[in-house]
Parts: sequence; C-alpha cells; structure tokens
Amino acid sequence: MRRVTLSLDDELADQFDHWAERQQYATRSEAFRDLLRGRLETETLEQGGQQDCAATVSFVYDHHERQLASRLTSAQHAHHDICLSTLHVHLDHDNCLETTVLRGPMDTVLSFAQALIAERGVRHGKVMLVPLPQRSHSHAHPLAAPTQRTAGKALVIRGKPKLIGKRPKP
Ligand code: NI
Repeated sequence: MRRVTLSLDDELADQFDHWAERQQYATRSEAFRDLLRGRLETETLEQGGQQDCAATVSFVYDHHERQLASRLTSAQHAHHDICLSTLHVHLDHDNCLETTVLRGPMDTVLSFAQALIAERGVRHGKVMLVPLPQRSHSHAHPLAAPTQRTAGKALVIRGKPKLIGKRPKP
C-alpha cells in the first residue's frame, strides 16, 4: 500500500466529501479508490477488444409485449457460449426483471448486452462489467474426461464417492 497526498481546491474537496457521504463511504480513501478504479475501468472498456470480462446485464420488460420474451430467450441461446446464467423475476402481472450473467471477450459481451437492451420493449437496461485478468488455462479438469492420471481414482462429490474412468485391472 502506498500513501498518496493530494491537493484539492476547497470547492472540489467539499464536492468530493459530500459525494462520498451520499455514497456512504466510511473514509475518503475508500471513496477515492473506487472513483479511480471506475475511471480506469472505463478506460479499459473504451479500448474494449478481446480482454476477458464478467458482466451482468439487467433490464425490465413487459412479457405481454409481442414476442419479446421469446426473442430474448432465442438471443440468449444464440449466445450460449457467453451466457452463464439468467435470473428471471415476475415483478407483477405485467413486468419481468431479468439479469443475465455473461463472460467472454469484452467486445462480444458488450455488443450482446447492448443488443438485449436495445430490443423494443426492454426498459431500464444496465450493464455492469468487470475486466478480468487474462485466463491461464493449463490446469487439468479431471471431471471433464477421465485421463490416465485420474482413471480408477475415486472423487468425492457432495459426500458421495463416485468413480471416474475405468477401474484399472489388477
Ligand atoms: Ni416473468
């Protein structure tokens, strides 16, 4: 942790303090760190591209709107590679709130999220995006397919032993 001292003119300092108070920050440092992170993230977003990210896209829509619910579902199926999960809440007789968790290259994720939000009848659309460090993927996934290393070994899944692969002949 490094200590940074800043000089601000009175008016800006007051604005900052009031903002931090409204946002319920306990300290100026935490408020400033979040401001800074937000700005730096925006910078990364503007560059977009292939960087890995996780995101949620949330919106409200009227499920009576012609074909909208089925259009949204089809769009998500068409992007199953980046759609991890969807939460659907029936808010009242007409309105549904939907939140989808996405993961993938930033430009693909953003353009899909934007396409959902831009659908006719979708309201209050918001994207929350978190840039992720580059994925390193050199470790083994023993559950995906039995390998020589895992063949015949028992794995405990939810308390129940399960044999993966074939038991080696004695
Ligand atoms: Ni609903």
